[in-house]
Order: sequence, then C-alpha cells, then structure tokens
Amino acid sequence: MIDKNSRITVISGAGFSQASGIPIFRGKDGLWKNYDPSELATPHAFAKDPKLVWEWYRWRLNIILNADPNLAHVKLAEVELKGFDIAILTQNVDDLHERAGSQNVTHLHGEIRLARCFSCRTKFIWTVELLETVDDIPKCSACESICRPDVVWFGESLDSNIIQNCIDQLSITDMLIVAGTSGVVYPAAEFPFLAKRQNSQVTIYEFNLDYTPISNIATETILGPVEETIPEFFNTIYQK
Ligand code: BV8
Ligand code: ZN
Repeated sequence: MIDKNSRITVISGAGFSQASGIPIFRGKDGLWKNYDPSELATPHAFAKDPKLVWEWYRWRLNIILNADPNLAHVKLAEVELKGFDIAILTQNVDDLHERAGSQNVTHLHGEIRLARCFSCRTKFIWTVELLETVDDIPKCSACESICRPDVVWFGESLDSNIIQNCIDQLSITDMLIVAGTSGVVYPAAEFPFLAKRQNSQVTIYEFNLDYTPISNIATETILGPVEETIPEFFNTIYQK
C-alpha cells in the first residue's frame, strides 16, 4: 500500500506510449525495423545527412502530435493530482505524460518537440509545417546557425545535472515502477540496479509484456499492457 508519505518514482520507456500509437524501438513492430539507430539517432548520421535525420524526426513528431495519452499516462497524472509524491523519469521524447497532466516529468533523452541551435544552443518548439516551408533544415532565429532535434543521440552523454537529479531521486525512492522499457539502453537501464544498491528496502514493480534484465531484481514483474496493468495496480494500492 502507499500513502501520501510514500515516494514513488516511475521510469517509463517506449512501451508506455505504444498504446497511444507511437512505435516502440525494438521488437517486431519497432521503429528500428525500418531504420538502424546508427543510421539516424547519432551525431554521425546527422553530420552525414541532416535532411534525412530531420525528415525522420518530422515523421515521428507528426505521429506524436496526432496521438493521445493512454490510460497509463492518465493514471499517473491522477496519482500526482491526488497529492501522492510521484516523479516520472521518462526515456521517451514524446510529451504524453505532460499532456495527460503530469507535472513532475524528467526527460532523460530530451524532447522531440524541441529543436536546439548548434551554435548558441537556443531552444525552440518546432512544428511539422516548419519543415514543409523551409527547403533546408531549421535555422536558428537568433544566430542563423543550423539546428538539431533537442534529443540525446546514441554516443552522446545525458545532461549531467539530469543524471545527478535521477541518482538523488532514486536514492530516496520507496517504490520504483519500471514500465514499458526493454532495459537495454544505458545509463537509464542502470537506474533500477542503482536504486536497489542505494536502498535495499526499495520495492521495484516492473510492468512489461515480457521479462527483461530488470525482472531479475524486481519485487514483481506484472505482465500485460501498461494501459491496463498500471491503472489496475494503482487502484488496488490506494483508496480512491
Ligand atoms: C551514453 C532519443 C555515454 C533519441 C534515445 C554497450 C554497453 C552499454 C552501453 C553501450 C554500449 N554501446 C553503446 C552504449 C551506450 C548506448 C547504449 O546504451 N546502447 C545500447 C543500445 C546498448 N547509450 C548511449 O549512447 C547513451 N549515452 O551512454 O553516453 C557515452 C558517450 C560516448 C560513447 C559511449 C557512451 C545515450 C542513450 C540515449 C539514446 N537516445 N532516444 C530518439 O528517440 O530518436 S534511446 C531510445 O531507446 C528511446 O529513448 C527509448 O526510450 C530508449 C530505450 O528503449 P525503450 O524505451 O526500452 O524501448 P524499446 O522499444 O527498447 O522497448 C519497449 C519495451 O516496451 C519492450 O520491453 C516491450 O516489451 C514493452 N512494451 C511494448 N508495448 C507495451 C510494452 N510494455 C507494456 N505495455 C505495452 N503496451
Ligand atoms: Zn543560434
């Protein structure tokens, strides 16, 4: 059971947004089926063909903008609204947690709806139409340099402040929920093990369709689609 003093941390992955129609990365319908991550989500890929990389992100942003939060996103927002202490650390670059109403959301791998200037690092919200109007890749409105999606590519380090905040958050967590992630992308994949090392009392609930490396340290792995299992779980552990 949880009460208002329980500190809950959720690590969400692409599986959390799958029911909203956003392709996951791996597996039979994964994004990577058509694209090889080393072809698109790396600095080298962008240097080689920025227009192709921007086109891929435009295709993904379009899917995300036309998607709605699913019942798992909505339930987490409800838990926060009820006054429980819940922090979401998401690997996802979509904004579905926010659109469901969650306030305490940290994007470990950046946000697809933001573009960032290579030179002055100015960030701005870009639109699918922007790419339809400019015949080249987005330029910075402040200094005219080229811009990139404000996401963390493979081979790029995560923001060190974000990593430190996650470590601090995980060290005080009473209940860690790991949902919709294959647990293979580091350093996020290390976070559940870090939480366990820092606090042997932490309870770890994993929500997935399959078992993952995290299942080995989970108090329980709840198999099933998160859009069903997350609402069921919270409805049983707190009185309405
Ligand atoms: C870094 C943003 C330091 C971009 C992303 C060898 C060993 C260890 C590490 C490495 C290694 N070789 C390279 C590395 C480092 C690399 C890494 O971990 N590679 C992996 C592939 C081995 N990591 C990095 O590069 C990171 N940086 O380490 O910096 C450094 C510096 C220089 C050189 C080396 C290291 C940066 C990683 C961030 C990359 N950016 N996204 C973009 O999106 O375009 S990662 C990308 O994968 C997404 O963010 C995604 O969230 C993330 C993880 O994937 P998942 O979320 O887990 O999604 P996946 O499809 O895999 O799984 C979905 C799961 O959901 C499945 O389990 C499925 O069963 C389940 N599911 C599906 N539907 C449902 C469901 N569950 C429940 N209900 C459902 N309905
Ligand atoms: Zn600039």
